[in-house]
Amino acid sequence: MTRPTSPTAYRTLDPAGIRAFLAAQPALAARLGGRPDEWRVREVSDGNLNNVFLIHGPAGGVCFKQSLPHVRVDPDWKMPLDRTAFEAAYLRAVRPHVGALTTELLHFDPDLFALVIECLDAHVVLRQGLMQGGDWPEAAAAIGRFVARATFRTSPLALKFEDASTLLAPFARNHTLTRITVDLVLTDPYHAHPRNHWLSPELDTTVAAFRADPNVRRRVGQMQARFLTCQQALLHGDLHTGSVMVAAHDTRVIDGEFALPGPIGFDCGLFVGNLLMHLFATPTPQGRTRALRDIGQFWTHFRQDFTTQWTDAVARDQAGDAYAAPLFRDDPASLHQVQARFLDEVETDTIAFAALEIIRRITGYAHIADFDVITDRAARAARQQAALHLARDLLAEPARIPTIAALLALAADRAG
Ligand code: SR1
Ligand code: MG
Repeated sequence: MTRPTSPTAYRTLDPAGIRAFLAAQPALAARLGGRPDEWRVREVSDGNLNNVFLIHGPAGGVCFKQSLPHVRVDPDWKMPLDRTAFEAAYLRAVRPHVGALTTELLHFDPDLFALVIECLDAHVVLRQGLMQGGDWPEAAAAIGRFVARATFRTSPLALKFEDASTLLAPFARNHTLTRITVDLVLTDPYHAHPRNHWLSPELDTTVAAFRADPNVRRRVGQMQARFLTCQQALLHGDLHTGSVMVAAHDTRVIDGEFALPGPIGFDCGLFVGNLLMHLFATPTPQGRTRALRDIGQFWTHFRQDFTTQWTDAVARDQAGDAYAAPLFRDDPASLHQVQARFLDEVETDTIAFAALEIIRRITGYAHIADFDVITDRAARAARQQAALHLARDLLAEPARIPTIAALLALAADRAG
C-alpha cells in the first residue's frame, strides 16, 4: 500500500499540473468532457493536511486530493505522503458495504499520492451547513448506518479471522496519522504541551482542574489503551462533522485517511462529540433541539443497523468467527443478549471518546469553527467552558452517565 516512491516521482501539482494529470487519464478526461483548456480548476483546500481541488468540464466534475510532504496549515511540520494511499484503501474496503454513503474512488496515483473521487457539487460540508443554521434531518441516521455497516462488515463478527486479519493488517501501519491521533486527541490536552492553546484565560482554571483530576487521568489512560489494543473493526478514524457532506436527501462520509483498526466507539464518539460541541455553540433553541435530535438519531440508527446486520448474518450462516453462527443460530435469546452486551460496550466507549474529542477540539492543537458563530468573546468562552465541564463529567463520572439517553438528558440541561 505504501510502496516507496522514487525521489523524483512526487511533485505537488499546481492547477496546470492537475489539468495535465487528468488529461492523461482517459476515463477521467471523458468524465470531464471537452478539452483540457476548457476545464475549470478551483482550489477548495480547507482541511489541515492536504491540497484539494475541484475540476469541472462541460460533461462533469471530479475532486482531486493530494498529500503534501508537510501539514498543509503548518509547512514546518514535515509528514510522509502515504495518507492518501490509506484513504484510497479505506474507500476500496468500505464502499462495497456502504454504497453511496461515501464517495466513489475514481483513481489513485501511488507516485503522486493523488486521489481522484467523485465531485459532490450539490453538497455542503455538514459542519459549515450547521454553523449557517441549516438542517439535514436525515443526515445523522445515515451516518449511523454508515458506521454500522463499515465497522460490522470489516470485523470478525462478519469475517473469518483470516480475512479480517488480512484486511486490517495494512491499516495497522497507518502510523503517521495514528500518531497524530494518539498525540493530539488522546495525550497532549492532558499535560502542558506547546501545541495546546485555547481561546481565553477564563478556560485556564477549567483546564487545570481536569488535568489535575485523577479520575479524568485514569479514564483517559484507559481510553488510550482501548484505542490501541481493541481492534474490533476498520475505523474511519476522523469522523467529525467536517468529514461529512450533505445534500437534502444524500449524505456522504469523506476523508478516510486516518483509517485504522480500532474500537468501534471511537468513530461513534468523534461524531457524537462534534454534535455535542455544535449543541453548545449554536445560538438558537431550534439549533439545540436539532443537535440533540441528531445525536439520538445517530445512535438509534447505528445500534439498529448493526444489530440487524448481525442477526441477518447469523441467520444466513454468513457470520464470522466471533460469536460464530453455529453457537447462536438456534438460540435467538442468547444472540440478543450478546448483541446487547457488545453494543453496550460500544456505547460506553462512545461517551468517553466523545468527551476526549470535545476536550482536544477546545484545548488542543486543532480547533473547530463551530464556536466562531458566537461573536461575543466572553459568551464564547462560557459556552466552551460548559462543553468542557460536560466532557470532564463524562470522563470522571462514567457511572452517572452510562448511556446516550443519559448523556442527552444531561447535555440538554447544561446547554440550556
Ligand atoms: C495535524 S492534523 C490535525 C487534525 O486534523 C485532522 O482533521 C484530524 O482531526 C487531526 O487530528
Ligand atoms: Mg480530514
